[in-house]
Amino acid sequence: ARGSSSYYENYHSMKEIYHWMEAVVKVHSDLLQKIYIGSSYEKRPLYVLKAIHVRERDRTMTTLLEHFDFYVMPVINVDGYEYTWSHPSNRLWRKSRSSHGNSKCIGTDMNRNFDAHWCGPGASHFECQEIYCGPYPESEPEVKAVARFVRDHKDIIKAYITMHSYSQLVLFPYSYTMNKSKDHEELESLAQKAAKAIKRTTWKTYRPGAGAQTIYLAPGGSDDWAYDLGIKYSFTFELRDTGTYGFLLPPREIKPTCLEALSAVKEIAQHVLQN
Ligand code: ING
Ligand code: ZN
Repeated sequence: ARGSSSYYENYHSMKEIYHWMEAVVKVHSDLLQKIYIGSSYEKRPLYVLKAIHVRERDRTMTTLLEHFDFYVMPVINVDGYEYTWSHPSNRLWRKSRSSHGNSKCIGTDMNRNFDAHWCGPGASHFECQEIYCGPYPESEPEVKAVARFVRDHKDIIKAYITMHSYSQLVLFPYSYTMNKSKDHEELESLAQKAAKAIKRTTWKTYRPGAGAQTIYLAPGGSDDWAYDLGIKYSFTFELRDTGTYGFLLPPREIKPTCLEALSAVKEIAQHVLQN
C-alpha cells in the first residue's frame, strides 16, 4: 500500500505515482508542497515536490533542511514512462512521446533537448534515433517546464542533481565537450566524496568523472545546461547496476539504490553548505 515500506521496493505506474504525490503532501503538509510546473506533450501534469524545514529524526537531514529547501521532480518523462507500462513490449522506451514534422518516428531525447551546445556531436537530427535532439532546444514541453522552473529559481538554486540509470557513475560537466570546466578540480573532488559516501552506505562502487571523458560526448544535457546557467554544483548520477540487469534493475535493489543515492546527495549538500 501507499506509504508502506514495500511501496518503495516496487515499480509503480504513472497513475500510482500521481496518487502517491497527492497522499504524501497531504500526510506531510507541514513539510511538503506540490508545485505544478507545466504539462507534458500528452497533457499530463508535471509536478515538483518542495521539502521545507521541519523537525526531523536524522541529524544531518535536520541541519541540511535548516539551510536548504529541496525540490524533487519524481518523473520528468511522464508520457514516456506511462508508455512503458501501457505498451510492455516497449518497456525500455527512452524518449518523450511527441511528434515533430511528418516523421513516422515518435519521441525526442529529453537529455539532448536542453540548450547546451544543442545537437552537436553526440546527438542526432534524425527523428528515428534514440538520441534525437528535437527540432529546436526546449521543443519538448517537459524540458521547457524544467528549464523555466530552474531559470526562475536560478538565484536560489545552489545545486542541481539529475538521476539516470545505469552504470554507477557520479558525473559532472561537461558532457558536450571533452574540455574541462573551470570548476573541474572542485567538482571532481566532490564527486569523489559522493562516491565514497555511497561506498560507506551500501559498499557499492560508483566512479566519478566528467561526462564526456567518462562515458561519451552528449550535448543538450540538463546538468551541462544548469552548470552554464551558473549553478556550479551540477551532477548526473547514473544509478545501479553496471550491466547485469542494466535498465531492468530488480525491485529488491530499488531501496538500497535510493539509500546510496541519498547519501551522495547529502554529501554534496554538506559541501555546498561549507562553501
Ligand atoms: N545517460 C545520460 C544520457 O543522456 C548523460 C548520460 C549525462 C548525458 C549528462 C548528458 C549529460 O545519455 C542516460 N542513461 O540517459
Ligand atoms: Zn537517462
